Amino acid sequence: MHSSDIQKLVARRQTFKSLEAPFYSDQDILDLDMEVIFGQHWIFVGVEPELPEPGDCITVEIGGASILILRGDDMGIRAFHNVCRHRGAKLIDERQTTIGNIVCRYHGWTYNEDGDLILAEHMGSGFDKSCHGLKSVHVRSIAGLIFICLAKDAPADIEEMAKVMEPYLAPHDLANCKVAHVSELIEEGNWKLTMENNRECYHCEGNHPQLTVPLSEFGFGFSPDELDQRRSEDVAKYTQTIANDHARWEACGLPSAEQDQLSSVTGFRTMRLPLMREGESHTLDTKSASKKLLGDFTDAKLGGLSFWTHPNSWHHFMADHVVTFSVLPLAPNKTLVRTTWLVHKDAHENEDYTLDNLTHVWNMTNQQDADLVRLAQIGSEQPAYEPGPYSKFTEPHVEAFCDWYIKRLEDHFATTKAGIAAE
Ligand code: 3BY
Ligand code: FES
Ligand code: FE
Repeated sequence: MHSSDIQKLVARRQTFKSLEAPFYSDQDILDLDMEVIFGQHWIFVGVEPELPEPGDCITVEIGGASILILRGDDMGIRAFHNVCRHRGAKLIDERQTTIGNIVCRYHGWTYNEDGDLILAEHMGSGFDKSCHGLKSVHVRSIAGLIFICLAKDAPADIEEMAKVMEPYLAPHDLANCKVAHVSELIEEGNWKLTMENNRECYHCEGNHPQLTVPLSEFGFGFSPDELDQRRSEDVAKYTQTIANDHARWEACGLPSAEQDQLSSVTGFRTMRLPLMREGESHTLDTKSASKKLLGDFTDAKLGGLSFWTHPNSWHHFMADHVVTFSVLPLAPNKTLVRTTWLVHKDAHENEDYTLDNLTHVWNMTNQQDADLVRLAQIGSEQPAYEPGPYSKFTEPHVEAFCDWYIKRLEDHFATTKAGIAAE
């Protein structure tokens, strides 16, 4: 699809309606998404416990770009394009490994942890190694959640997100967690359908029998008249529970109130919500999955702190474990959802937790969501498809996501037009 046609689609997007079909299927729009959204914004790619020691390294593929993320001797995290500056061989081929220097397997060019080229044989005395260091990538850890940005100038408002989020996340002490399990699910749908699906719980009651055990139905969002029909004392009770829990959690140093900055360039939202029954965790019995609580927690009943970011992540922090989700486009109709479960680093599998109990609710929920995304993708490709209306009550955050996305494309077209005009 030609750029001017994409611009027309962007310009005529109707608020509170799903996007037009090409946004979910067109290769040129995906290429634009990779350039403008994934190439210019802060992308959630992993967690610090994946690289706990100096020399530990992970790689991530964002569209055509392979990035390596490395922990240095000073315990700082660096990120580089995973491409040798000699003839371009990919440097690290594994998702996760431990290295000394970064040594290219092809002809042995060797880089230190700062990406400086320190060894290149047979290049002669006139060869300037200092011009051939690895290309660096912006990286920022927020309380152990690793975000990278491929742009030359990364959006500065990540600092605002860090300032707001660190007090919410820090008590869960992600640095002292270990990865208990990772799942990689390939959804047969466009990445925006994956994100839209995540931004609402309209579909939860009908599709997530496991997730709806710990989640309260009142968190799903009802219209005022529907709320009138529900037992009004139940609604009042839930509102009171949130108020009481927030007061109790805030008093022990756990910020809990909703923060909504979904219209920022580095857009995000957070909130701590009570969970049902035992109120401890995203498990089938709603009790902690791991006996070793995180950080300094002594109380397991801390509900679930959710953190959602544009364009590609969401996270649930509980007293006993953390689940993080990273969404990466693979093709117009294929999306990788990488889910990582973390528990306290001293928790022992089969003594303090079992993987089955820890991962069950979200494994099931992910499968159910993948199936819904598949159906949404198929439907969006049908001749009968036209953008349909979002509910103001249960889908405001789907709208917030689409609105954010469309604004990013608008900004892109405005700056490229200004750029062309100035030439
Ligand atoms: O994980 C989430 O944040 C949302 C809310 C519940 C359903 N959905 C997957
Ligand atoms: Fe890396 Fe030749 S391509 S050393
Ligand atoms: Fe879902």
